[in-house]
Amino acid sequence: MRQPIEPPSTIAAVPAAGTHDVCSTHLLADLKEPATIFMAKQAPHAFVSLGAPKLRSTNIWGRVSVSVLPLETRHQRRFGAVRLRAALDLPMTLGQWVLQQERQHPETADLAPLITATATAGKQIASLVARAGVSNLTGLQGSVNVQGEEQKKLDVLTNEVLKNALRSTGKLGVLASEEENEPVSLMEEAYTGDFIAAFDPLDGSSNLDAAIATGTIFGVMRSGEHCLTGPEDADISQRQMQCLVQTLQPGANLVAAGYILYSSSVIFMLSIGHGVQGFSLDPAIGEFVLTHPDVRVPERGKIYSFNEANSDNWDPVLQEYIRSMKKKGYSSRYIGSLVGDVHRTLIYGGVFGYPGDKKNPNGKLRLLYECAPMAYLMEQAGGIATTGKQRILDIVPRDVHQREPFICGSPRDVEDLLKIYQGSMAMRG
Ligand code: FBP
Repeated sequence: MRQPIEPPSTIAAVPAAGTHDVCSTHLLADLKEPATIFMAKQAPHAFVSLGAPKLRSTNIWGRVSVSVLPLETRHQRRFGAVRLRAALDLPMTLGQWVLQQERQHPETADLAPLITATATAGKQIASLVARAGVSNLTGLQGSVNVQGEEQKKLDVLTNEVLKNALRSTGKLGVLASEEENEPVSLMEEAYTGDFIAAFDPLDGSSNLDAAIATGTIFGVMRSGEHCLTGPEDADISQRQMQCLVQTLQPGANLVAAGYILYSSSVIFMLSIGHGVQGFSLDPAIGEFVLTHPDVRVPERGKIYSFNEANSDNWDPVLQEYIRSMKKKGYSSRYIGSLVGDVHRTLIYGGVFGYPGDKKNPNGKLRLLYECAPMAYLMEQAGGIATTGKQRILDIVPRDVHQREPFICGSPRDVEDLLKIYQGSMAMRG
């Protein structure tokens, strides 16, 4: 007689057919009737031995889909066994998603190295941020960037981390960063150079020493033929200039953009032109896994997010708009960290803004590596991003560090503001 199959050491029980979010203790509690399941070695299927309701637990976690299989043996039929197949639906990793996108959208295939390089840099930066206090990485570097801002130690370090990760792909002709005075030409080292990247390596770094959310923001554009060097290019300076100028493209030319939020969890929010996906860094496996598929900003929210300390200097339209939101019972939230405030707005809805005012007519946020990438994400998620008078993605930059008023969020909420602006402009005729 055939020896019964010895179940492997780690086994678990699975409840009735259907889809279940499981963890080992939960499984055991649910087992009602005896069942027999055969486990295929290569896949994380679960075992239930015949007639024994209580079984040894195993550290299974995640989503299990269970299907009922026909009984095979007379023995099973006689004992009223149930054959179930349990497949553990592991969440998709970023790497798997990129491969899937290459199949579904072949035109995005050449973006893959840049996305995975950004993710790797994001993991490194997440670890630097998390350990800033214990590794003496808080505080100032003692230098200022071209905008006259005192650089944090981590501003400089994270800039190097991201720069090295992106340039190692060989895909970039030029990169521009909040921490670089001028765009950096990579033409001589690039082997394709088909892209230009603009990024803010650690946005909101002024919040870092207080352990408040910070983030990395990036945008990618195609560079065109100017950034490709050939052996005949004796003097490439002319081409370098043409390539550097390519950095000043409107956000509408972005082919990928996103941010990595360093907060209670590390979340990589990304778009390559087909909607917005969110990946959470799973510290247990060191991988970004898909946790926020096809993000859509709610049509309308219940939160407004502005630094109201500046409200006396705002234009009357914006003052009226915020008053109307207060009347409608909207709540106020403001972290003072762009990535944190935009992430909350994407998930919960409402409006975030850093408008121009009497003191700073162009506001504070930089168009190329703050406003445009965030506007691209917001629009891909069904939201709106505007200066109040112009669509952010239509603005052609004149300067790498140019600032623009920035307001974004739920379409219905932002439209309310645009209507008031249009109304006031019509009145002024
Ligand atoms: P950087 O740290 O990259 O310069 O970012 C600027 C920033 O901190 C944004 O993250 C944030 O939205 C804004 O400034 C907050 O400004 P304020 O303190 O004036 O409200």
